[in-house]
Amino acid sequence: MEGPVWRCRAHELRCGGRTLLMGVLNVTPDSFSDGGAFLDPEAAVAQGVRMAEEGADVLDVGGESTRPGADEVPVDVELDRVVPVIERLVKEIDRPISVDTRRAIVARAAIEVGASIVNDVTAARDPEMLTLVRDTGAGLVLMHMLGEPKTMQVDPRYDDVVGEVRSFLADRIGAAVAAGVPRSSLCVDPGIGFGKTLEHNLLLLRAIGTFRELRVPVLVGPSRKRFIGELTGVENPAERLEGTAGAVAWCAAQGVDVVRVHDVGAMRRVVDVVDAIARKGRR
Ligand code: HH2
Repeated sequence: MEGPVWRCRAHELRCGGRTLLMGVLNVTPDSFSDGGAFLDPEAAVAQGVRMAEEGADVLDVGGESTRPGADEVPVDVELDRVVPVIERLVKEIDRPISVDTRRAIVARAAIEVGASIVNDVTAARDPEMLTLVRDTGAGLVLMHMLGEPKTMQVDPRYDDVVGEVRSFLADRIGAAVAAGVPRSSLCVDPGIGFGKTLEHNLLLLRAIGTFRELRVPVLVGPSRKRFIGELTGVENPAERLEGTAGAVAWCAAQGVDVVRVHDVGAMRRVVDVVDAIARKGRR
């Protein structure tokens, strides 16, 4: 199955042949499922290397939690967390590194030390973000979020969640292309859990195959999230492995190009099986 090629500076990610995995590396004290585990740069780099060995196609390094209710982190703190880790990982592994940030200033510093992708949960609200991506050739993930992390889970409402999220992403693709960003640098994400109830998340996942009509790679981040806890009764996010596997298998079978996961080794085994069944012409 041929899919789009996602161009991210020196890297070309071929989609379609198999489901790509983006490994989550949170250099934070307070992320919802692994807060504090990788705040130490040595531990973060070791985890990044481990995830690459386990089959991550991209590593996503973040220095600010965007869990529901989270406060903003000062910019210098975010920079201090992510830049040294990205700088070391770029030297140690040959996979593209993405920076999970909504600030162009952080994205710029990350790209300067070798990051190839900006994963922006605000779909480039920072006015500098699109020109930065255009000028550097970085890849860009445009994700849908309703409002801000602080308040997004306070009674989120939509008339038609799938239609509204899809047309938001189409508009952001349009804005990026109008700013001079090549379409081949873009990837879209419906933002599971970002201003969505359980029902909203299920509707989006059920319809995820239709997001491929946007003609850019589709990324989904279901890993360990609250909706999985709600469906399975598992309170501790770090213990939501099987529920995550269910969501990841569904995404792979629906043709999602990239899944963002914490448990790379386990999810590699899940998508290897689903891809063999669902996708022809595996690479
Ligand atoms: N989810 C989280 C963070 N970044 N980026 C994209 N593109 N899609 C997602 O679904 C997504 C994301 C939240 O997960 P995590 O990084 O584990 O938690 P926290 O925000 O608490 O650090």
